[in-house]
Amino acid sequence: MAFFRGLTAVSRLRSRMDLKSQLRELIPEQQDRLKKLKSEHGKVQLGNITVDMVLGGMRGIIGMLWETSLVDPEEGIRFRGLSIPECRKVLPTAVEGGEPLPEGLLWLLLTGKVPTKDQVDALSKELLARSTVPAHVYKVIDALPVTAHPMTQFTAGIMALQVESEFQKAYGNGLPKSKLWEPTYEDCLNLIARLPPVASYVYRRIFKDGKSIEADDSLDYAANLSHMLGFDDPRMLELMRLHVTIHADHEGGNISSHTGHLVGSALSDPYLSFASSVNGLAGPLHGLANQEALLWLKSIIQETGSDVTTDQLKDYVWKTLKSGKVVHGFGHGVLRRTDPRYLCQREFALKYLPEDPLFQLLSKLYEVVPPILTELGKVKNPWPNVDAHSGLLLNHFGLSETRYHTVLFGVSRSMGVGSQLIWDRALGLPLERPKSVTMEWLENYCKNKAA
Ligand code: HAX
Repeated sequence: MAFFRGLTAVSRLRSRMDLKSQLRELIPEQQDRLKKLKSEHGKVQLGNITVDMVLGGMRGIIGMLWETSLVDPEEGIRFRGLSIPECRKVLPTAVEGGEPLPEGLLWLLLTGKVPTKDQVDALSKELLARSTVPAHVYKVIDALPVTAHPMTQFTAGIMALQVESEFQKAYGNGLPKSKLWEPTYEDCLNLIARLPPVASYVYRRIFKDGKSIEADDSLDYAANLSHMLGFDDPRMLELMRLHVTIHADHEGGNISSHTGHLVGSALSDPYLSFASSVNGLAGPLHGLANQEALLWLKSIIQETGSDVTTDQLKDYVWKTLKSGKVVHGFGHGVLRRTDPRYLCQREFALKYLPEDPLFQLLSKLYEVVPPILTELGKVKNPWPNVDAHSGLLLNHFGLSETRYHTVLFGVSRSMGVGSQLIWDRALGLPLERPKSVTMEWLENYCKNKAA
């Protein structure tokens, strides 16, 4: 007994001395310090920003140039001045009255001009011609366990594509700064072109028979992505065109866009920059929210059946919140109304799958979730975002492997991040290097200011 008591005393002593134990002791007091700083000095001005903004994830600070798109909190995204409904009207389509071709959006993002159908068709062909993926890329993906998350396998593929970077070569050969946009352009178009075969390889490796499907040279970019995944239903091709278009860009401050731009500002090449974007996208508060949102919808049906009542739904939402989770697919860092990317997907669902049980469930949740989030008293935007809707549409046409959905967001985002990277280099934008401060610095600043 005495021996065991001795052992406990030794481990207690060790636990007080080891690094993690030290941290465990320190963290609560530093958390209290941060709370105090926020509550006592949150409104203190530091130039034209406040302590709250420094501590609150830089929310609302204008600090970056992003030419390709702009988000208005009430109205949502505009791509080079065009809203989503306007893009759906003016961008060329594959089907009359159908969804825009993402190549048209890429053209718009890069030039600020709406392309003709001929220009878009030529760009589709150019992307297809650039889409050959070197064999080593697939070997790199194959080196990962098949159980690795699809986003991990996708990023590994992007990193493996990097060995063909034209930018890295040109920089090494001393290309002047004013010309760096040209190899950036080459890399970005090659990267955009090669993502569909890499993404579909990951899908078929994990969820299907592992056999790749060749691109069809009669198809456009998004349709080919769907085809290579193994889905040829014309409605799914239309869905993929819409999906890629609306996920392509969302101004510069969101995590995937910002990381790509930040890493690119060190003159890391577009592959390195975009791999960082994809890693940011893989976070559940950002792109992975589409996976989480669909899993949540499916869990509701599993628990309550599809004839769920409003009261059961309210209980389920409260249960989710009380367990410490967020309601994925709702809320936003900038938007203060329903995301127009949600609304256009809803329109698509009303047209093609109005009876889908998951769609009907989401429509009910549109009534139930916002009042509950508002009741919490801290949520700035209780309305749904893009990620609430995208998964159930893919699921309807057979792409039911929820864990894969963020990869398709990633393919789409290459168009926005790539377009801005080209402009970053064309405009010679500088290294990004905001200033950070410590809690002690802020405390002293606020004390001196008060004095
Ligand atoms: N469910 C529960 N709580 C929520 C919430 C939600 N949907 N949205 C916000 N909140 C909470 C926040 O967690 C925060 O709580 P604490 O103060 O306790 O930390 C509080 O409300 C204030 O947050 P906010 O100012 O309204 O929102 P943020 O700018 O901090 O965060 C998020 C924006 C999108 C991350 C947030 O709304 C959220 O977590 N939503 C669910 C995840 C999601 O759908 N993410 C995808 C967003 C769109 C996107 O990037 N797509 O890729």
